[in-house]
Amino acid sequence: MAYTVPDLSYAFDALEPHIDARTMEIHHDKHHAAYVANLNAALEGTEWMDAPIAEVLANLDALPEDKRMAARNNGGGHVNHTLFWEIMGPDGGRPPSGALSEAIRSTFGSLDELKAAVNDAGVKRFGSGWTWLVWDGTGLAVKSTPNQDTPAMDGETPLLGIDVWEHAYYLNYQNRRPDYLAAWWNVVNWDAVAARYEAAR
Ligand code: MN3
Repeated sequence: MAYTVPDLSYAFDALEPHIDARTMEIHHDKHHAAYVANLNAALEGTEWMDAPIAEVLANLDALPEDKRMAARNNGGGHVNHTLFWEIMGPDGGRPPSGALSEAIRSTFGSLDELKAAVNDAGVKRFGSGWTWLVWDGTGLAVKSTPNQDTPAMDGETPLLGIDVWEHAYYLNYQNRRPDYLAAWWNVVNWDAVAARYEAAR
């Protein structure tokens, strides 16, 4: 079965004023859809076309060489955006609770220090990419990746990721990536992040 773009569980305008409806619509219906279409085209006719996308990304070296870069960029784009939609929501911004909250405090000092580290990694990511909170196998860590690379390529489990490609924020924030990153925390769905943390550790 070909890969498909998952439906959003909220309306395009549900994240306003922090992320505007037009940006969400283009981002989901055009950008994510293009990654999925290109991924399907790249894997068409190979033994990988029905594989879970995580398996494809973990075995890029096993793909035909002429498919590898397309699978990496578009497969990464598919998994990264699927996560991105899930960890945002209209009732976002409430602080995390429970084990994740404690892990954040013990690792980073406070929630504000975690946010500062994620934002800093996102601002410093030159060009297009993502900034992440990951489970690295033993604890929490912050990192960024270029293009559509996913931390899963490094054996890490992404818990929270913010898209810092210009298409994620340009209509509303133009060149002000730091303002977008600061506002993004108003739409984070910590319950979804906590669920990923529980599954990963
Ligand atoms: Mn994007």
